[in-house]
Amino acid sequence: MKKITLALLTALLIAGGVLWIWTTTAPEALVIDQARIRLVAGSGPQGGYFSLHNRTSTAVTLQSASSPAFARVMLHQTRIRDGQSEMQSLQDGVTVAPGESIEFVPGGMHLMLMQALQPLQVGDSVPVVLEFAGQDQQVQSFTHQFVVVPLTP
Ligand SMILES: [Cu+2]
Repeated sequence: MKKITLALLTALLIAGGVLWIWTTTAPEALVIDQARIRLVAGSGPQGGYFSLHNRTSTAVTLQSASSPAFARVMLHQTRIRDGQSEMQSLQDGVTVAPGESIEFVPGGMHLMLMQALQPLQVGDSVPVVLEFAGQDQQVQSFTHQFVVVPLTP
């Protein structure tokens, strides 16, 4: 019994060690949280929102996004011009300085997810691929799960 317990403990420690190594290598340094899609009824575009924390030592640029669940994903910015709300494409992406965070929020920057390939439901988890370029212009892709939430909480 004691042997089994020790073996289990060792296994847990190793698992913990692996997790620790995993979270201290490259991808960990870009942290995405509160990733969500606010469900809009019908077949129109959906808005995707999240927070992005750049915990690396260099600036990174979010260049583009895609999802296997949508025909197309665009980076957008909502602005008020002449009292009218309008959306602009973020052609150059969004650059985040080291140590800084950005928020994609309703009424601000957002992912515009076009043409869901299957109907979405509240509670669904949707993979979204975010493509980042670092200082060396090398592009890295991260897939993050976005949770489908009601339009009004
Ligand atoms: Cu938009």
